[in-house]
Amino acid sequence: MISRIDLRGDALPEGPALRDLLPRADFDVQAALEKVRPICEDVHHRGDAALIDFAERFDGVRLESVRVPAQALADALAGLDADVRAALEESIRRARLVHRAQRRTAHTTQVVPGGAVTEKWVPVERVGLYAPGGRSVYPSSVIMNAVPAQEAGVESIALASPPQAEFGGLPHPTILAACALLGVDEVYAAGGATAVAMFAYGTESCPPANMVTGPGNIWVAAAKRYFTGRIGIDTEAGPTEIAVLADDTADPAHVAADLISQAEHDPLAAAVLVTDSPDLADAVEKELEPQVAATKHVDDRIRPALAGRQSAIVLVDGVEEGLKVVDAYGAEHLEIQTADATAVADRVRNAGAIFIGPWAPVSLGDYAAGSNHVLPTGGCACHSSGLSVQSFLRGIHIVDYTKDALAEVAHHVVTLAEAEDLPAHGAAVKARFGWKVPESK
Ligand code: HSO
Ligand code: ZN
Repeated sequence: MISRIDLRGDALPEGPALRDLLPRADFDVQAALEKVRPICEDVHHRGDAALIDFAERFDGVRLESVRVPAQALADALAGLDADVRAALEESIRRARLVHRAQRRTAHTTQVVPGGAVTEKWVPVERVGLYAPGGRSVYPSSVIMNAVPAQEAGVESIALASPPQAEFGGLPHPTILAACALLGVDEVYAAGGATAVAMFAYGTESCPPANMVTGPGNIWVAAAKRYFTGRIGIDTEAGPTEIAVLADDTADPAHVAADLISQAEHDPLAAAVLVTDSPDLADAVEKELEPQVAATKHVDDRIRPALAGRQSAIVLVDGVEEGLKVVDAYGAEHLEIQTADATAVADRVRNAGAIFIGPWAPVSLGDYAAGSNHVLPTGGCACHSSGLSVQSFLRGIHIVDYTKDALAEVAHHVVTLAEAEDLPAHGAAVKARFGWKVPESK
């Protein structure tokens, strides 16, 4: 069901050469870009009318309005199962604890007497969150997007999710109920690239947003890429990934369960076990069969995900080599199930989130650890972080110098301006001192 890659024996290659040996799905966002362009431009030109036409074409339902009425949110909350409500509330509570601690305060550096630079943090004004529909109706993702935006102090938060024909063209009721629990009351029935275009350009019913975040399929990723530069985005979410770095102290039943848990998302999801123990590799493989057979989304997602070229068991000579492999891979989620897992985790450089030891499965982080589950995929963990309060803040430098402080450094400014052949830059300083460069002290 899952292939093996044997990297034992020879020394591991470095950097990109090692990455090339590791499994990864093809996720060609660039190719999808050409297809989303006309859709986005139609939303630009025809606004709500285009959104309504696309909903009919893609979601099979004719909408009366794109904006979800307040009553529909209240009804969804009233109809929410009590246990689901309790779980969502606990998830929100824990996420708030973690994200509130990420808030930043202004900091002033006194560079010289009379010369200071303050960095102040200002939230993005208006954010559009996207919550997928169809195969992935994840109220937990509404939490993971809304909580950091709220804790960052974003004033205007709107959410879009695809209209569902079976719910009369409203987004899925658990998505609406999650919005109601979070106090997000501006909600739109719009899906995929059309939702991103709605937020980027604005329509009659939806004012434009400065930033769009949230997971989605390849069309959402392509639309985000199309609008990059015009609006801010979080990272382009690709299919979900789990890597487990394990030695012979790991429990094969747990490892298998965790690999399956993320394979459950998508036939393109990746499940990678990196181990120095051939016995563990065999035991995990043995565990996979009955566990897969006993679960739900077997043939449409889990089997193709585990059998796909993006998943594998990678054999290495030791935990040291395993660390090199997981760093080269840069997993969205990385579990460390080794002896002294804390020390091993400490040495990992590239991962979206790290889960330490036997009691921190990825699904805990998906729902209720307090950590965020919107994380970089496709190896982007080597340059990007998961969603956080910081994602919704802009740091602005405030420069405050007195006349004396400017005079003290003026000759350096003028020198550099001349070195760059930009004499007018230097002149802007000289003009303040009778067109002369002040004497350096
Ligand atoms: N594992 C997914 C998030 C998710 N899991 C939502 C369950 N629901 C990407 O981190
Ligand atoms: Zn998940």
